[in-house]
Amino acid sequence: MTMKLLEFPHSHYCEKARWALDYKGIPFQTVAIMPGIHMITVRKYAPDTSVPVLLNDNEVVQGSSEIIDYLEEKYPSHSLTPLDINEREACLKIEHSMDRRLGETIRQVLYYKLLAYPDFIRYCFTHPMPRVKQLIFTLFYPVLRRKIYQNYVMSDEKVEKARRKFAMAMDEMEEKIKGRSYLVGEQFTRADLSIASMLSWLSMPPEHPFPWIEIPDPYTRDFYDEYCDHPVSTWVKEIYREHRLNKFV
Ligand SMILES: N[C@@H](CCC(=O)N[C@@H](CS)C(=O)NCC(=O)O)C(=O)O
Repeated sequence: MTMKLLEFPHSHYCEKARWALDYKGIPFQTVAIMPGIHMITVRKYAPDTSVPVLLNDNEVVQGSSEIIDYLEEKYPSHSLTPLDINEREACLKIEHSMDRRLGETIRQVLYYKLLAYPDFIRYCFTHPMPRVKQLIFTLFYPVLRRKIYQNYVMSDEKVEKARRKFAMAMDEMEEKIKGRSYLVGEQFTRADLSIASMLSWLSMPPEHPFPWIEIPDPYTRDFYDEYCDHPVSTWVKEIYREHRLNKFV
């Protein structure tokens, strides 16, 4: 049976898992699930409520890093993890730390003002779904908006703090990629794949399977302007150009 990936289409953690599957040339089907109700859907399979979740026959893997670990073990060709122990450690350290420092902070900053644009958020979560599900989303959006704000935005002060943490992590990444093509060693690894996925919303590369739409909000556009010429944003675009194409299939 074809593997299934339960996802929110626009989620950068889901992109990370999708990219790993594509990179290895593994056939899979994405299943966009309805936010809110996703708690019931996901809990049927996994202990936590978060996506991505990979379903492979009777095996269930939750979490983007765990999905890569699983794929590396089960489908070792087109490896994403260095063999050298030191490089491997460096790679996992960057991935785990930047999943939080870039991934969580950018989500917080983007949701901050974009939650005020229901059409935009509906598109992000439901664009592959039938019209009726899009209508249901619209109906429940006020409740969902409150929940997303409580869980991911929290307060003006916390968003300011997230922006500063994001800026520091970007500076650190800039140092790491200076004069180099890849973060660890001389080959594309899961560290590059993870960081590029976490920053996909910032660079909006055309190779990303989510069809981008215009950012409707001025505060968020300012955030984009701040980073549009950043060396790390440029590097993300290059990594996507070189490695997001499903070259091996
Ligand atoms: N560490 C997790 C984070 C995944 C995550 O935060 N997923 C969010 C979407 S971006 C989610 O599913 N949120 C809803 C929930 O946790 O119930 C991973 O790498 O997969």
